[in-house]
Amino acid sequence: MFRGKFGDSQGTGYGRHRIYLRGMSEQPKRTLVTSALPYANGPIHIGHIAGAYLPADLYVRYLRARGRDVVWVCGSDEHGAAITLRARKEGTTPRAIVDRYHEEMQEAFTGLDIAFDHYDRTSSKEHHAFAQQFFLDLLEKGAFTEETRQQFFDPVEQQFLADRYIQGTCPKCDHDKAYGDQCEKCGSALSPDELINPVSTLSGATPEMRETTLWYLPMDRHEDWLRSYLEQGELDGSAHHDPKAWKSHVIGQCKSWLDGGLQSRAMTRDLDWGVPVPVEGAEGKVLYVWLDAPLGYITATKNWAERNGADWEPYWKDADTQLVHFIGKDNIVFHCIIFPILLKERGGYLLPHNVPANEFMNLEGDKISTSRNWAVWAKEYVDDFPGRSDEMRYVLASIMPEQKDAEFTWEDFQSRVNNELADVLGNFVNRVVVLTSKYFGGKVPAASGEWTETDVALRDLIAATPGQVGDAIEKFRFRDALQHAMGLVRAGNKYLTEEEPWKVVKQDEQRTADILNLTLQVTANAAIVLAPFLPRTSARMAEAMGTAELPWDAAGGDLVPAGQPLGALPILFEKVTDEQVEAQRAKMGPDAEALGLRDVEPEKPQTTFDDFQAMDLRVAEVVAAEKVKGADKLLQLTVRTGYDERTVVSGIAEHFSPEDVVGRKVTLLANLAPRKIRGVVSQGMVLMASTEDGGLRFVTPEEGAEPGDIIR
Ligand code: B3M
Ligand code: ZN
Repeated sequence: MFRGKFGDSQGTGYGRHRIYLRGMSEQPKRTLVTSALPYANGPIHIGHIAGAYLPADLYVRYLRARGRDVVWVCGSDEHGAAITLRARKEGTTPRAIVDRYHEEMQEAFTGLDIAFDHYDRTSSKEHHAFAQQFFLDLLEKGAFTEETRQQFFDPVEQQFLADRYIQGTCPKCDHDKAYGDQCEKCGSALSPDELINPVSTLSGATPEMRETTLWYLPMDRHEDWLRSYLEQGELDGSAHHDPKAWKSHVIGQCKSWLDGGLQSRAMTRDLDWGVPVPVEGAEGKVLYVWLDAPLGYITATKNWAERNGADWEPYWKDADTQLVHFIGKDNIVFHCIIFPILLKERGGYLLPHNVPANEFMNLEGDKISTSRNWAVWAKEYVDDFPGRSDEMRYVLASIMPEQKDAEFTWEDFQSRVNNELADVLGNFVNRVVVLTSKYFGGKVPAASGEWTETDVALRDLIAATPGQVGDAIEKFRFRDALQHAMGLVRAGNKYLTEEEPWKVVKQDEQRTADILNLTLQVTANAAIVLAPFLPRTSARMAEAMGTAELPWDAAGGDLVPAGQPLGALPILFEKVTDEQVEAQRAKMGPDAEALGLRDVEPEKPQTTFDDFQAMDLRVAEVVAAEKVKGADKLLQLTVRTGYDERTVVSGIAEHFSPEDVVGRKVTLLANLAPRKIRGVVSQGMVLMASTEDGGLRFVTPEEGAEPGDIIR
């Protein structure tokens, strides 16, 4: 028989470990969480969400439920070539681009209940001022070297070309569209001068080399302390964090950067969009976007503090704060090497306590690609599945690419929602509530206190689950955490099915009360541990239990007292239909209609310029036409080429009568070998366009072209 209070522990996982923060007790006094500032150059997709936003949201919701002091900041990254390139492509200004996407991204986040404490933007005046001052401080401390080097310059656009403005062939894999900083095919980091046949993406011109003066960050100076910080978790000779708590792929990437030797990297760019370099004579230069963007975390914290009557400085400066950066794996070097160098050089700022970067999310067998529209756009999901953010959060948390790349498919989405959320969680809660109203008038029945072995096992699981979920979340193992939380629901569901209270009720009312009391406790506990993942569902579950408040620290034991009236229970989850899955799949890939694309014969194999040159195409004029006797399809045309007059037989009689064509200017393939057709020698061919509906149209030169003009 089970006696007394539930279980014993909600192990936080701290006690057993070495304490890594000087002078601190078990927990950090406060935590500052950041999520990568998304570029305001396009919409957010589920790969972004699963990478840097949902995990941070889960982490922060959990810490907050534990009553911890935590602030979570983010904002739009509104500088850099990604923005200016997009603006050029759309024929608009960078300002218009960032304004549009700053709004749109916020709607997407809100729709998925990604609830930052503060969402800022880097194009604000405050941020410019802060970043400029930070740059000046670094300059004064001697963090940079000023160097005049050769840089690519576009002779047509008359401007220097930042990395992303140069494309060429990758020296490593031959991919012909590698960028000046990276080959997206093989993933190699490149510098622009390594590209074979570089071209400017602005004008298509071959760039020239010109001298310019830039400020560089000599990163090699920092290799030694970075190594002990990253590999031993030590800073300035003392323990800073537990390096084993970092993900191995994150440490691995850092190590390989360090092993390859750090090079100096330009911290300014010759561009007109960004934070201007605040130095006299530096007109036309801005801060490198990867210098300014991470400082956006600080600006955002300051703005948060100002709006909330708080002090920002402890969050960035006090040793009892833990700084945690949530990012995708392509941002590791910037957060683990470059930003720490900048912070340390500036002095007085904390370095990250952990950088739990995620790997990539693939989609239906392929990489997510914005340009190919191979993506599930967060905002479209929110529009297509209104009020169903929990479903997407659940699926993304279940498959989160924590240790390796993962894959989202709509079929998997459907099966997780239908089989796990609807059939297990939804069905369990529904049965518990329905049976309680049926047998006990909708009030929590009192338990006898006499527990069977099966009951005790379930009560033990109730006691253990909050600790297991919390422990996994604190270790950034969100998939495990969700499995522990759902494990409680599954166990409750199985228990209910096996205990069959609908049969027991006929003989033993007290036993029925015990079973339902226990499953009600499971439901209330599940509402707590699922809350970070499924905030909406959790709130509905709490309401159904007749309690508005279910604090985390009460979890692990009895939460709903006997006699408490239950509240209303809406249907928690609707099933995802095959039609919905089909409709979502059909949206992916190039949007043929929107692009005005048509379904046509595939292109012929490549030809050469020489082959093209061999053809003599001329403007000609039809001066006479008649039907070819005995042939329905053929017209015999007399055409003037300017240098002769000749006969051409053309298969257009079903579309044009002789009167339609006389006087027309046409395109003539003049040097086609003569051919006898129905007894008439045809000297050349009149070019026609065949239309989608099976019709024919003349290829007519523009007004002013005269017979004999060469077409080339
Ligand atoms: N905007 C890159 C990205 O979205 C960049 C992150 C900045 S975090 C300071 O992948
Ligand atoms: Zn490559």
